[in-house]
Amino acid sequence: MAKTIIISNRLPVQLQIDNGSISAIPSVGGLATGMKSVHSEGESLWIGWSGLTEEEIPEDLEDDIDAALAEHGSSKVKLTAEEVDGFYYGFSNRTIWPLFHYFLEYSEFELASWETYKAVNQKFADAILEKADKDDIIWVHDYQLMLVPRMVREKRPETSIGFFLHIPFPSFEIFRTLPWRAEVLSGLLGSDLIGFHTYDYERHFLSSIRRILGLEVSFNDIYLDDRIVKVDSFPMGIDYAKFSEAAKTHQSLPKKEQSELQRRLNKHKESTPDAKFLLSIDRLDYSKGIAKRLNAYEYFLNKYPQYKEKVRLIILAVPSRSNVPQYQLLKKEIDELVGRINGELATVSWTPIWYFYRSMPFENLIDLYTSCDIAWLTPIRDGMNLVAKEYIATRTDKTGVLILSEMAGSANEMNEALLINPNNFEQIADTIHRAIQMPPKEQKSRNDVLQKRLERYNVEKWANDFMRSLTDQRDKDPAYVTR
Ligand code: ADQ
Repeated sequence: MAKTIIISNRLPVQLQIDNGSISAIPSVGGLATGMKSVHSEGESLWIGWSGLTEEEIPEDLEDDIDAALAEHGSSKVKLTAEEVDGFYYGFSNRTIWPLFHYFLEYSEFELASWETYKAVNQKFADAILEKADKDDIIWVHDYQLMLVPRMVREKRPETSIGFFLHIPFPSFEIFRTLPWRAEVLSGLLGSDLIGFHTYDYERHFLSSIRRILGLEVSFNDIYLDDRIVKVDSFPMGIDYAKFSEAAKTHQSLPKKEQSELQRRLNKHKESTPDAKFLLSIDRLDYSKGIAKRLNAYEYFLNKYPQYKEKVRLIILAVPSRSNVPQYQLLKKEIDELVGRINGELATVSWTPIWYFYRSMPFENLIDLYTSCDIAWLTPIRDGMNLVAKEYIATRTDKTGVLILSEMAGSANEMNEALLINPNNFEQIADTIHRAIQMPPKEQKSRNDVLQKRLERYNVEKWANDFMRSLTDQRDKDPAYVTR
């Protein structure tokens, strides 16, 4: 039976070796979270990097590691520490990530890391070629692997290959600054179908295709000599049932089974019943606008001093890419901002910001989503932003207000949220005030529409739509039909 091969930089589990014993921990992050439910159904194999470098894997444990990964339907690509450095921390996260999120000043263009990126993409392509059978469908994910489709196509011209980009595709004026822009586009064109979260990213991509490669584009089809590549937008959904069911179960838990975090949240709610919790959850990344959000929060408290001692901002930041200098600087900046704002504004009974720098178990995420009155997400750029969708899915009584940056891909589908420009502090302060004052009836009517939409267009539907479009494309391809 034909299988789907999913390829991404990281596997759905991360390996840890402790005193010779191997454990597999679920990966955090939008891609891992979203694709997990697709991967657990049907026949599929997930190929990716295990999270451990070759140097960290003792030779005698290799077979056990492969067996542990096989239990999770996964197979690893082996990378040396030097490769991880050049490919992941280098080209992926110091060139492409900042460039595609419009942080041009952070983008580094180094030939050595580009060379490593190419070599590592070839390793991923070779791993696919080794595992893929003739009729298998290949689904490549994200910006770390943009050359893989072409590399696989060269060896297996008839294979059905899809690619999905989880981050924004920038405008031509930004993308053209990349020295290897033509190679990247040509790598992606190895696919039969290229998917983006939004129509805007799709248009930006097609504009670069026309202007950099000079190819003919009609609607969302790109004409190559021997094939047509289709480009389309597929806004990624969440596993809606998982979040809403978890929230229902969570709310029916007897007090003694509640988490420590939940008890602490309850205690504060009981002591100040009219107080409001604002929540923000992100990976610690400059694209998420965390530092700006902290400054905006201070601005809000100064503009509306009546909310001092009445609101608390809970910031949960997941450690991310801490080997990249910009992330280290950002961590320092946030630590200092939280310290300064708390130091200046706190009273004996009130700490304005609760800051957690860690990954949290799923149960604690649910504690936070269900206990906070307002979710406040202010990315400066974000491909989609699944946290916004997860928050809405957990609001079982339909109360709660989502304040969302219009720069997040998810803002396109979440018009009933309060949309803000993350650079406009005046607007943000007024919007928080409006959210605090919003009558429950209005909250419920907004969330009702959002929930219905998120439930309908969930992650399973997203994956099925992508796969259906990919197989349609293959069936139209003359090379495939006459094979
Ligand atoms: P991310 O940048 O990682 O994803 P996001 O879409 O918000 O951003 O997903 C984060 C995921 O991590 C969520 O599912 C959330 O529940 C989980 N998470 C966040 N903080 C956590 C914590 N402290 N502990 C445990 N889990 C935590 C990239 C792109 C996004 C795009 C996704 C999917 O940058 O724009 O939405 O891929 O395509």
